[in-house]
Formats: sequence, C-alpha cells, structure tokens
Amino acid sequence: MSTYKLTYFNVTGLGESIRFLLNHCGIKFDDIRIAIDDWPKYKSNMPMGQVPVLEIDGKQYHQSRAIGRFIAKKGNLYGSDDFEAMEIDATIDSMDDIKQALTQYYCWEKDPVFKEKLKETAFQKLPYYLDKFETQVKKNGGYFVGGKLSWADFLWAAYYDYMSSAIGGDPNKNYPELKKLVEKVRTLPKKMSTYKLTYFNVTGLGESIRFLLNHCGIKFDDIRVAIDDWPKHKSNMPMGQVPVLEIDGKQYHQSRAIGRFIAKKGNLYGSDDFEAMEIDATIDSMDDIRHALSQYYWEKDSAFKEKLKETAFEKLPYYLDKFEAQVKKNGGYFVGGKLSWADFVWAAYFDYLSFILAGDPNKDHPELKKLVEKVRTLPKVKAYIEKRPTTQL
Ligand SMILES: N[C@@H](CCC(=O)N[C@@H](CS)C(=O)NCC(=O)O)C(=O)O
Repeated sequence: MSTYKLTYFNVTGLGESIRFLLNHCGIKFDDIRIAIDDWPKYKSNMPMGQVPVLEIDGKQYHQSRAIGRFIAKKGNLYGSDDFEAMEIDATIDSMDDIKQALTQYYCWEKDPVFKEKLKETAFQKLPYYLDKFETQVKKNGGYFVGGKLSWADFLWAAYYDYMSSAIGGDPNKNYPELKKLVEKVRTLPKKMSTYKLTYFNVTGLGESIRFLLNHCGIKFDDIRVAIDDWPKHKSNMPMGQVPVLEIDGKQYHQSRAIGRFIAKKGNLYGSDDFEAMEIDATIDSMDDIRHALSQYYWEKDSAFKEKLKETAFEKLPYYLDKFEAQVKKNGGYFVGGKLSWADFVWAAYFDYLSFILAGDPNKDHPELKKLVEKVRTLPKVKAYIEKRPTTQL
C-alpha cells in the first residue's frame, strides 16, 4: 500500500481539490497543514519552494495541476478519451484564470489604489466566466465535461470555499447548475472500492493476480473455491470459469484482462504503447508454453499424454532460452529495464510450473532465476507468499 503525504497550508486554496480527490478515491493520506509562521523552515525542502507537494512512498511531487491530474487518472476522473481530457484541462485552466484574477486583488496586492483596480478587473471578468461555466454544465448534463463526474467538477467544488471568501458570498448563487453541481460533489460519499478475487485454491491463473493486488496495496477478499464446491459456483461466473475479480459488486473475468487492469493501476504496463505491446507478447508467449505443459499434464489418455509431453518438452527449452535472452537484454526484467506485469506473471507461474516439471523451471537460466527471486521478495509479495495457504500447485 503506497503511502501518501500531502503538504499544504491550513487553508483550502490549491490544496483542497487534491484533498477532495484523495478522499473521494479512497486514498489514505497524511494531511500535513503547515502553519504560515513555520513555512520558512519548510520552503527549502519543497521541489520549487512551494506547496502543495504530494509525497508518494517518500518521493515528492509538486504542482497542484500535475498532482490533481495524477489522482484524477487513478480515480477515472480524467475523461474517457484524450478529447475529454483536453476539455477537462481547458475547463480547469479557465477556472484558474478567474481564480488568479481574484487572488491578485484579494491576497497579494497591498497598495489600496492598485488593489481597487485589480478588484474592478476581477469583478468585471467574474460574471463572464460564471455564465460560461453555467452554460457548459447545463450542456453537459449537470457536469463540466462528458455528462459525468470529472476532475473539473472537483476543482470547482473545492474552489467554492476560496471564492466565497474572495468575493464575500456564494459565487454560484445566481447559477443554479453550478450550485447543484457543487452541492453534488461536496456531498459525495468517500469511495473505497471493494475487490473480491474468486479462484480455486491453487496458484495457476490466479496467482499473478494475487501477486499484483498485493504488490499494488489493493485489499481484496481472496476467495478460494474448493473443487468439490465448484459446480455450485460455475453458473454464477461470466464464462463459467475463474479467475473472476469482482469490483464493487461487478464481475470481471479472463485472467489477462484482470491482470492488465491491475498492471495499469500499478504502473506495471510499460511507459508507452510499444512497451505495453511487448509486455502483452511476452505474457502470451508464457501462456503458450504453460498451455502446452498443462495440456500434457492433465491428459488422461496415456498414449496421447506421452505425445503431448514430447511436444511440450521439445518446446520448453526454446521458450526458456528466449526468455533468458530477453531478460538479459532488458537489464534483468522482461521489458523496458523495469518491473512490469510480465515479470509478475513469470514469477507467479513458478509454483505451477515447478509442480508440473517437478523442479525449478528456471534452474538452468540464471537471469530468469534472479528475476523470479526479485519479484517474489518484493516486500508485499514476500509477505503474501509467507501467509498464503499451502497448496499442491
Ligand atoms: N482464458 C481464461 C481461462 C480460465 C480457465 O481456464 N479457468 C479454469 C481454472 S484455471 C476454470 O475455471 N476451470 C473450471 C471450468 O472451466 O469449469 C482465463 O485466462 O481466465
């Protein structure tokens, strides 16, 4: 579970929408609020001498918009495509333009004559912006963008406090659509998704998902169906198979689709579409060889089993050599010189393949052996392995 620490002043300002987002997305964080008098002690420790700063697992991230966008992506609040994302960005930039105009007069200007001038300019602009925003929300079914909740809605709802004190009253009072939207966002319950993974009490196709969920700090119910009970469950599964991951009551199936979803959340799906394609291809190749071995292992007809065994064992060294070369070329990982979903799949297949092969599949492949060890000793994966039920395969 990543640790989050948000540092800001004890005001709403640029920090409040981040607090709203973190709370809404169910991300626990330390809400550090610096007293203005203490600021000189902190300033030099901040990346650009400013706050908000969000620290994630000890690394500092700055700029309120960059931070907001990061959380919005995590919480599915950054639109459905790049067009919606651009609209959200534009809306937020416009909100910032008017907030900036108000801030200049309200917070910074000391000269009373100049302050009055800035106030005049800001108050001249304000209705123009509010009219535009009102029209936008009306057009978009009660939200700023795309007829659904987005980061832009959170920002406006969080600016309410600051704007109210800057203009001395509710900024949305003559704007029913904005008023409704702000109320809607500010009364949202805190969201904490619930995850339930259903699989058999074996490693197989479920284990890499268990590794990933643990590594990403996503709490989940690890439901392990006993083989004898399976007939009772089968018809409740989308394709009559497991693994199935239930998120907030909705079932998702197919181990790869599930793995990819968690990998994206955990930044384990490469840095771009090319790396993602390499990760997909690597995992599909892992599955090709796992499938060949499984087919032979579970075959009942002894003559056919022998034939399948021959085929699988002919293939195996070819795949292992290829994988070994790939990991060597990529600095100890399957793709891109860094940890990815592919590494998790291979590290989790270790149990299943060891069972079928009656020995360590990587024993003659030092790069693979090192990688599997690296993944399996990642702190949260290691802790999971130590406490997971002992299974035959
Ligand atoms: N392509 C599917 C295959 C799922 C699959 O084969 N699941 C097996 C367990 S490993 C299963 O549910 N078997 C019980 C059945 O089919 O009734 C995936 O990757 O999720």
